[in-house]
Amino acid sequence: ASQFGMDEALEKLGIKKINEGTSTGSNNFASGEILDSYSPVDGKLIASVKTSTVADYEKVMQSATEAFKSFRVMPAPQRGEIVRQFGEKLRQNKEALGKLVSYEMGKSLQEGYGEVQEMIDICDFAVGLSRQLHGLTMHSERPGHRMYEQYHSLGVVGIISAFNFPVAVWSWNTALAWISGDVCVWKPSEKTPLCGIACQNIIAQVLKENNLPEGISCLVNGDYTIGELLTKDTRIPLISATGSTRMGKIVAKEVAGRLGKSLLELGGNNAIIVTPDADIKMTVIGAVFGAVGTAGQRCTSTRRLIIHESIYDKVKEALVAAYKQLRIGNPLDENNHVGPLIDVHAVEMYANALNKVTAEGGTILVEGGVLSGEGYESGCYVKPAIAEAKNSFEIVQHETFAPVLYLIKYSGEVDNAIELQNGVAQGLSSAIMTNNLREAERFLSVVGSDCGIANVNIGTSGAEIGGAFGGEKETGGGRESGSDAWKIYMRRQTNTINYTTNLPLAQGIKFDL
Ligand code: UN1
Repeated sequence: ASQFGMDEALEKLGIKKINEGTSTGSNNFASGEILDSYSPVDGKLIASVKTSTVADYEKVMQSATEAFKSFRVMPAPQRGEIVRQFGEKLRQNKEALGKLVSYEMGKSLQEGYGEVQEMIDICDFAVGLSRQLHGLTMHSERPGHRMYEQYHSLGVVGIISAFNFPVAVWSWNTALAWISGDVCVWKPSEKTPLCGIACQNIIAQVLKENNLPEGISCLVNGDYTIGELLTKDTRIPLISATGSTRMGKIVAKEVAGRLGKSLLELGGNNAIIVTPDADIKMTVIGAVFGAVGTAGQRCTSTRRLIIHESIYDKVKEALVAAYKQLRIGNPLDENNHVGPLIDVHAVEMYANALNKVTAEGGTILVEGGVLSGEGYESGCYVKPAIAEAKNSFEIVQHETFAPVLYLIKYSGEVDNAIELQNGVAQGLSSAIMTNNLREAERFLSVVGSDCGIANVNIGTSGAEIGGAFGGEKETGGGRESGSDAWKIYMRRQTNTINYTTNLPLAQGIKFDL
């Protein structure tokens, strides 16, 4: 990794051998066990972090709740200015942070930079939004009365994020939470704790330069037990959690049990429908990037291709040819398309999926396998695979976080394809490749895709930050990022003001004393 300038990147981001908290030293509540971070790129120890104990967590929560008291009264556009400065710092650190993301998580360097770009984009979005936290004004049914609504800051937002987008998901939440006047406590994935330290270092500098308390942005490292402290904590009105459906069900139950709000971004099982009118070249680019980008570890990764029988063989041949071109190897080397999976456990899940699809009667079209030898010492590099399958296979119904693509044939009308596409428990992203207006509109209509994201002539992954991001069914129903996703980070208050000397009751009720 040193040949790619990783040492300089780590130094720039303030990553030490053992990291306790932030480089500014003002929020070091990490006195627990040491958590080592090994790179899936070369299997080497990058650095270590200290986890937070229950007592540390208590200190974090005290600093967060204290910081909220002052932050909520800062005018929203001024909070936007803090987020603007944060976006500037991210621009300055884009190269270093992108490299760390690539090295600690394993995605290609281009995708590492892309992830940091998403952070910058959401900051820009949030800065503008900080002057647009609008409520409505309504007409009162009573004379001399005014009615309107306003949005107030909510409080401490708990963020639980996954390894696959180790920095961007945090920023989608924090940028909106901060302009809303909320403070954040973040538990990053224990597979990518250094990305957490790096982000915390960047925001800590911004807060320090503005004489603001670091409690506005808190970091707690550790395993699921730290996550449990967050979900059970009645001082946290909103938990935003990204990860597996299994995790989301536990979080949802816990948070609902105390009537807190949760924003869930869980598994996807995303399909591209390829109709007889599809542009094959575009289909192949969209499908291959969707299936092998981030080594198939995006919640938006393309898992299923639902192809019309009339063009099935043509698409199949084009895909098999494209997969032959894929270069698998060190993701820091920009010549490679596909990096490693996150760890050997993920490799096992990948291998299991391939065994299962053949056991259920599927046919392997592009052989998978674990790579070994020079450059593959970490044991995390696998070959992207393609299998012909049925939508009803148990394994196809399941989200495997790996580069395994299932080809499914449909015949007849586009409705048959839509039925297959919707015939899974998850509902995150979906796409149709077609030049047929009727098919495209049908797919986008109420009887079309049941997902939170539905694209035409675009793949399933790589959503822009300007739209609301999230999905239905087992994906959890949450919406983050653009559009009006900010509303969940604030509490809405309806206000009615009487400026007369009478007190007429609503609904015409008479109550004379
Ligand atoms: C995720 O995989 O958790 O749409 C998020 C995309 C990215 C975000 C993915 N913008 O693929």
